[in-house]
Amino acid sequence: MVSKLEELYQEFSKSLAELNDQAEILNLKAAFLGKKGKVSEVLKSLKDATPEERKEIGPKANEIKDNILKNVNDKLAKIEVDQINAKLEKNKIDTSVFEDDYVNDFRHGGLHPRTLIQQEIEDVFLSMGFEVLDGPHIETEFYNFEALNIPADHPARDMQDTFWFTHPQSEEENKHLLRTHTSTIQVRGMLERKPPFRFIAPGTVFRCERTDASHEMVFNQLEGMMVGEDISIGHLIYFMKTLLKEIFKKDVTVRLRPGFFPFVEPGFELDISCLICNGKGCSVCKHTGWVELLPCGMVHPNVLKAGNIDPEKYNGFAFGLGLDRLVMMKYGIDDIRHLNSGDLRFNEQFNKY
Ligand code: FA5
Repeated sequence: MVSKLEELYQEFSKSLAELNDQAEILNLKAAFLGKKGKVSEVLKSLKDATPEERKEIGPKANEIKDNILKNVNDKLAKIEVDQINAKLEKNKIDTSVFEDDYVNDFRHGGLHPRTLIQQEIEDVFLSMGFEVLDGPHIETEFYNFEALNIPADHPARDMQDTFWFTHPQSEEENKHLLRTHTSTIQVRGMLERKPPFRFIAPGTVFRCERTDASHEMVFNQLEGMMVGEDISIGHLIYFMKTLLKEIFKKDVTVRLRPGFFPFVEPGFELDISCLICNGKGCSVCKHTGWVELLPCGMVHPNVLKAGNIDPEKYNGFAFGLGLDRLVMMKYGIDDIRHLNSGDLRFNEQFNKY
């Protein structure tokens, strides 16, 4: 019986050597060690053996069972390792890619210089009791023009080249457009509150203009409005001065000259002496030495009426700061187009980590 068991073991080893499939190996194991397997069948005749024979056959049978189990498990483990290695070989990870500078670039993101200045201005005005408002980019001509005392055929509509939306009925009364200025938020702000109130409203505006060192088609303004009883030009000048002092943290030369905007009367243009060329003349100031920065004025009575405010009782001031130009003056940026370039070498200069 011992020799029969050894023969079986030889047979098993030969068969196992030929197999490489896990299921087939498990079948082979069952064919030898299963209840009706070959080894079990041989052991059934153990009952006919003498006690001496049993002493010999018992340990031999256990040894062969153990060997079969071990060989099966070893072979299965080897197949698994081979499969993993084959997969790794196929989906090789090229670790040399991590030697690339770009991948090892763990710089932090940072705020855009315009956001930094905008946040500073918001803090200054919040500390003076102003709210910060927002408004939609897509507007109707009511908010962009009509409510601001610019009726349909008013020549002032041509002061700001407008991107209009084509409408199914293009003659429709309230056509849609991309807002050309943040003054739209004056109207929305007035309609939503009762005087006295004061707010600022930063935002992106759109004009169909040729770009140059100080003009973009998509740029940013920051609107301001204060309405109450007995608001004067003195208040307007005080807030303009405070804004410039807080942002520049140094004396800057400004000039105030009359300016025409249908929504203010009187209206002013506040220009800053160009800080790129120190007033000598450059492409930013169009060789005039001055940059138009902060148009402003006393709110026109028609605008107050459009905002449901009684102009007999209340008055106010409004301003429309050119935010990108302020950023240029503050940081000495000689071309507005750098601001929207998305160039990290530019943006990184404004953040300290
Ligand atoms: C206006 O847009 C008025 N809504 C401002 C205003 C508000 C006046 C309230 C009175 C009361 P203006 O078109 O001048 O005005 O634009 C305001 C500022 O935006 C300019 O002084 C300038 O600093 C900036 N600006 C105008 N056009 C551009 C442009 N294409 N690119 C960059 N900045 C511009």
